[in-house]
Amino acid sequence: MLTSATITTPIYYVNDRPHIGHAYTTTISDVWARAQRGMGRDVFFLTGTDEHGVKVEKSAAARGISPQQLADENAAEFQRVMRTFALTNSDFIRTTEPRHIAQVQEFLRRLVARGAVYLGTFEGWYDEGQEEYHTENRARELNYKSPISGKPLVRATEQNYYFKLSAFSERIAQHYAANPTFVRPVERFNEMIGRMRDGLQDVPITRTNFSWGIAMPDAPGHVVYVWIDALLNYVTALGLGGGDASTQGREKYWPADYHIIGKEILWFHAVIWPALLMALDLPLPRCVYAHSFWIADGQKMSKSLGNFVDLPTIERYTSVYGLDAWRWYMATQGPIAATDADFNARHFHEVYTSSLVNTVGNCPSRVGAMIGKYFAGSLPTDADRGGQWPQKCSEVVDRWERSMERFDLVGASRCGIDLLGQVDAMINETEPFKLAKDPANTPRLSSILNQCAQVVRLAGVLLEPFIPQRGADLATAFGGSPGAATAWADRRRYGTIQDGTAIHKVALFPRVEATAMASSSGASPSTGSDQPRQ
Ligand code: ME8
Repeated sequence: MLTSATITTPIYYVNDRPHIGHAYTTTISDVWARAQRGMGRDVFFLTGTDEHGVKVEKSAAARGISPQQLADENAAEFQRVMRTFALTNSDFIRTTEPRHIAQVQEFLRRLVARGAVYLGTFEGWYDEGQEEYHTENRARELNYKSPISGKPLVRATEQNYYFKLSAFSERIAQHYAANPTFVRPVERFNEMIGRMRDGLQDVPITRTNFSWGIAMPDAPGHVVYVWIDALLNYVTALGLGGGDASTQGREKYWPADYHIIGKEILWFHAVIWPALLMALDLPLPRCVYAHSFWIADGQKMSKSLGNFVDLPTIERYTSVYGLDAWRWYMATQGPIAATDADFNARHFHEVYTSSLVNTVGNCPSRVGAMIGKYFAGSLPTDADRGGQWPQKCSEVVDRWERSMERFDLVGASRCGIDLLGQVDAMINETEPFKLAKDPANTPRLSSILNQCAQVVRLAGVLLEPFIPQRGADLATAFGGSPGAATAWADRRRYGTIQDGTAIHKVALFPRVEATAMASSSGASPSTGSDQPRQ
C-alpha cells in the first residue's frame, strides 16, 4: 500500500493578484510534492483562495463590484497561475464554495457543543488591515501600531462568540515540548514559545460589523471571523467536517505533514490552529514551516518603489529563462530559512548561468556528445560495474531523501549538482577525448562513459522535482522515463541504463544575455498607486 503525504500552502487573499510571495510558497510546496510522488508516495497537495472578510468586501466596494465577483475574478487568476506554472496541486479550495461553508458551520456547531466556544463581550485592540485582535501586552509591545501597515490599532468593543484559547495553553506547551520540530525554522519556534509565555487569551471568532463571511450557525447577525474560516480549509478540503463527493476518501490525508506559510501568519498556524484541532479532537499537523520574505534589492518590495515582483514580472523571467529556471531560483535561493532573501536580476542571472547552464546543462551534453562521437550514441559496456559509483550514489540519494523529508530543499538541490560536479571532475581527470585516440583504450573509455551516463541519469532524477520540464528531457535522453513512471527502488539505483541503450545529446539550458532583464529586480514599471506590502 502506498503511504500518503500531505502538504499545504496558505490560501491566498483574493483582494490581491498573484505575486512572487504566492509563487514562492506554492513552488516550494510543489517541489516537495513532486519529490514525494517520485518516491512513490500518494500525495495530497492543497492550495486555494481565502475569499471572505472585510478586506475583500472593501476592495470589491472600491471597484464597484460584488465581493463574489471580485473573488471569482481573482480566484480564476490564481488558478490560471497554477496551470501555467505547472504546479501540481491536488485541489484548489475556495472558501466561498458550498462544500467549505457547510463544513465550517458543522465545525462551529461541534465547538459550541463541546463548550470550546461561548458568547461574551470583547474589548481590545484591533488591527483593521490584518483583521487581527491583540492583547494589551502585545499591543503595548507593538506600540499600538499594526506591525504590517504601521497604522494605529483601534479600540474595539463587540459582543462576540469566543474561542476558549486560554484553555489550551498547557496542552500546546506540552505539544511543543514533545515535538521540537513542530514549528520550523527553530528561530520561529522560539518566537512562538516566547509569545506563549504571556499566556493565551480567548479570541473572538465572530464579527457583527460586516456580512461578507460564513454565517455563524444559530446566531443571526454573527459572521465567522475570516481566520477561523480560512484555517479550517485544511480539513474541509479533506472532508473531515462531512464533505461532499469531491472530498470523498480523503480522510487518510490528515494530519498534514507540512503547512508551508510565510512568517507573518505563524501565530495563527502555530497556536490558534493547534488549539482548534485539539478542541475538535483532530490530530495536529507534523510541522508548520514558516519561511521568511522575499525582498528586492535590499528593500521591502513595494509597488510604489517599482521593485515589486508581480505576475507580469515573473512571466518576463519565465519567458527569458524558462519556467524551470524560475523554479530553480525560487527553491534554491529563496527565504526558506529565518532570514529574508534578496531578489535581484543580476543574481538570478548568475545562478542561472553557474548552476543550470554550466553544470546541469553542460555535463549531460558533454557526456551525450562523447557517447555519440565514440560509440555512435549507444551506451558502451562497463567491465568495472561502476567502481566506486554505486556506493557513492547510494549515499547521495540517501542524503537527498533525508533532506526532502526535512523540507531542506536547498540541501536536496545540492545532491544532483554534486553528482554532476563529480562527473565533470572524472571527465577532467580521465580525459576521455585523449583516450579515444588509441583503440587500445576502448574498454577503459567504455567504462568511463558508461559510468558518466549512469550518474547523469541519477542526478536527473534528483533534480527533476526542481526542474520538471528539463528533468524529463534529461531522463528521456538518457534512456529513462520521467517522473514516477518507474518504481522508486529502480529509479534511485545506480546502473539501470542497459548497455546498448540510445543516449542522446541534450541542450537543456541555453545561454542567456546578461542584460536580458533590464532593471535590477526586473520588476514591472511603477504604477505608484498601490500600498506597500510584505
Ligand atoms: O495571509 N515573500 O493570504 P496572503 C515570501 N489569506 N512569501 C510571501 C511574501 C513575500 N514577500 N508575501 C506573501 C493570507 N508571501 C491569508 C492566509 S491561510 C489559512 C490564510 C506568501 O494572500 C507567504 O506564504 O496575504 C504568506 O504567508 C502568504 O503569501 C500570504 O498570502
